[in-house]
Amino acid sequence: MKVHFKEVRFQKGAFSPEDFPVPSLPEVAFLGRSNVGKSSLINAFLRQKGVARVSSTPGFTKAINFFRVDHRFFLVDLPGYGFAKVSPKMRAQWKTLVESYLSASRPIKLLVLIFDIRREPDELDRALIDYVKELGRPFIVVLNKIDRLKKSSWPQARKRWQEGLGVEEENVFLASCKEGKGIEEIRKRILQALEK
Ligand SMILES: Nc1nc2c(ncn2[C@@H]2O[C@H](COP(=O)(O)OP(=O)(O)OP(=O)(O)O)[C@@H](O)[C@H]2O)c(=O)[nH]1
Ligand SMILES: [Mg+2]
Repeated sequence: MKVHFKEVRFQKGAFSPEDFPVPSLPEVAFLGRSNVGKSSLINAFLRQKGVARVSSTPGFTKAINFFRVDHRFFLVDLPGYGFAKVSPKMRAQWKTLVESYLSASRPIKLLVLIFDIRREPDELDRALIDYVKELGRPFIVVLNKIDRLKKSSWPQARKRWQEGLGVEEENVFLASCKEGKGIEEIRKRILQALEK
């Protein structure tokens, strides 16, 4: 697949399942806690700044944002989960929206699950992995913000996440969206999934 993208178009921000675009092109979706760098990874993947909005305020992306890349595929920026400051009602709305996207009969070729490498995997993270496995959606795990850790502690952190989440080694990627590290490998894997 050609790796240069000509046109990236913001197609839609969906606040409810009725707003989802009619399934057509293959989709790759980015999912993770608020503030882990979902939007940053989308921009890094596209090698374009400011396509997906990056924010330092956790919980910024509230809608499911669909970006159409040429006439090839959609990148889907899912709103972040797990932020403490929202009401139970909002959390329930998030769950309904994201779950209906993931479980709908959409042509999702790959889910990119992003975590902050500095954290410890917890119950919420494991529940997400179990849910995605249950759905049978193909996924990779991206451990982002490696620039915030000493290089010498990367292998240990990687192992901690791999074991904590119960995922295969080959599906775990280390990244720094800030410094552009690890992006190429992730890019390749995403493009590979889109070709299938
Ligand atoms: N140090 C460091 N900061 C990063 C990295 N990736 C993203 N950030 C920063 O983390 C913050 C959140 O990034 P976003 O891309 O907006 O995160 P998000 O997951 O889309 O956040 P929500 O849409 O709120 O869920 C921003 O301040 C980014 O600049 C990284 O690899 N290293
Ligand atoms: Mg975002």
